[in-house]
Amino acid sequence: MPRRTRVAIVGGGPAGLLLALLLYRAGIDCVVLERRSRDHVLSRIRAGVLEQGTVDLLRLAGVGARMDREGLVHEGFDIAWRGEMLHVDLRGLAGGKTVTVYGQTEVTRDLYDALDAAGVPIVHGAEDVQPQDLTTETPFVTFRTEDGERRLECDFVAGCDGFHGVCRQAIPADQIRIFERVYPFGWLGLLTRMPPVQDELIYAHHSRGFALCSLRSPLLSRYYVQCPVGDRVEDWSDERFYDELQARLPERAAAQLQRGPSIEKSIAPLRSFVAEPMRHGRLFLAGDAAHIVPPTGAKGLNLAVSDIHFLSQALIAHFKEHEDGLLDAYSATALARVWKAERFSWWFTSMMHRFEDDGGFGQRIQEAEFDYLAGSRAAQTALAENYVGLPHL
Ligand code: FAS
Ligand code: PHB
Repeated sequence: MPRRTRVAIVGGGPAGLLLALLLYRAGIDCVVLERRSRDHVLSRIRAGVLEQGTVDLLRLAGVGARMDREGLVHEGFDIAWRGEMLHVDLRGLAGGKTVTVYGQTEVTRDLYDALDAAGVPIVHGAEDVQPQDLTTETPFVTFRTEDGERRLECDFVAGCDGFHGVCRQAIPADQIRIFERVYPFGWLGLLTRMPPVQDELIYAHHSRGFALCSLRSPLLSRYYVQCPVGDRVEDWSDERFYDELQARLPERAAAQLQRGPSIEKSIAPLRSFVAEPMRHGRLFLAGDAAHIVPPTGAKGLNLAVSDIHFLSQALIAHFKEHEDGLLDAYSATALARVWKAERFSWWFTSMMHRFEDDGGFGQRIQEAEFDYLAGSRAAQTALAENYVGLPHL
C-alpha cells in the first residue's frame, strides 16, 4: 500500500470502486479504503435495476461483459392498482430506452475483479478512517489496519462511504446544508431461488401497503413489501411475508407466486436525503455519502454512478489537462441531476405507498394520480423517461 496517491477513495461500494477503475483506466493512481471485508460487502443485497447510462458507463469502464451476458433487458414494467395492471412501455415511451436487471452485488463483484486484475490497492478492514486537512493543498487520510496506524497522503479525497460514512461528517456543520424527508415505513425485502411471478417488475399499490415483485435472474426472485418502520426481520416468517405479498397483488399475479425459502431477508428504512454542497475543499462526496432516495424509483445505485461519471471526468481533466472547471462545477452539476431523481423517487413513493396519517384527502390524491397516469400518454411518458434515467447532461 503506497504512502502517497493522487486520489484517496473512502468506501469500497459501487461508487468508490467505479471511480477507482475509471481513474486507473486514465492512468491516475488511487487507493480504496474499505471498512468492511470483501465478503461482507459482497453479501449485501441491494439494487437491482440499472439505467441505460449506468450500463453504458460500466461498459466504458470495461466491466460490462458479464452484465451483457447475464443481465436482463426490460422494456417495461407493470403498475398494479385496484386489481388492474397498467403496463408502462418504457421502450415505446422513452425513445427506445430500456433498463437492465442486474444486481448491485454482481456489479460490485465485477468491479472488484477488474480492480484486482489491474492491481489497484484496496485496503479492507480499514478502521477509523479520518480525512484530514481537507481545505489545504496537502490533504491526507489516517486509518488503522492490523498492521497499526497508517497515513495516506493524497491530492484529493473521494467520499464514497455511504450514508453512514465519515466523509460527510468531516465537513463542518456550518459548511453543509441537509435536506431530508423520512418516510413512516420501510421495505422488507426477500430473496428466493424460485421463478418470479412474471418476467417484468410489478409495482403494486394496495390498501394493505405497497409491494414489489422483482428478480435477479429467471430463477432468482426479489420481493418487497412495505412494512411499519419499527418492524424487525424476526417479526416476519417467510409464510407471513408471502401471505402479505399475495394479498397485495392482483389475483392473476398472486396465483403465479411460487414460494421458496428466503436466502436473504432484510428491512431498509426509506428516506429522501441530500447534503449540499457535495464538495468541501479537496473532499468530494459521491453516491449515498451525499444523497439517499427511497428505492421505489430504482435510482440509488444509478445516482451513485452518475456522480462518478461527473467526478471521474473532473479529476481526469485536473490531472491530465490541468483544467479545474469541471472540478469547480462538480457539486452543482451532480446536484442538478440528484434533485431530479429525488423528485421522481419522492413522487413515485408518494403515489404507491399507504400513508396511514394521510386521511381521505391523501388517498383521493393517490387515486387521481393513478387515474391521470392510466389515461394520459404524456403522464406515462414522464414516468418512463425518469425511470430509464434522465440524460447525464
Ligand atoms: P454504499 O453504501 O454501497 O458503499 C459505501 C461503502 O463504504 C460500504 O462498502 C461501506 O462499508 C463503506 N464505508 C462506510 N463507512 C466507512 C468508513 N468509515 N471507512 C471506510 N469505508 C466505509 N438502491 C436501488 O436503486 N434499489 C434498491 O432496491 C436499493 N436497496 C437498498 C437497500 C439498502 C439496505 C440500502 C442501504 C441501500 C439500497 N439501495 C437501493 C441504495 C444502494 O443501492 C445505494 O444507492 C448504493 O449502494 C450506493 O452506492 P455507494 O454510494 O457506493 O454506497
Ligand atoms: C430490486 O430488484 O431490488 C429493485 C427493483 C426496483 C426497485 C427497487 C428495487 O425500484
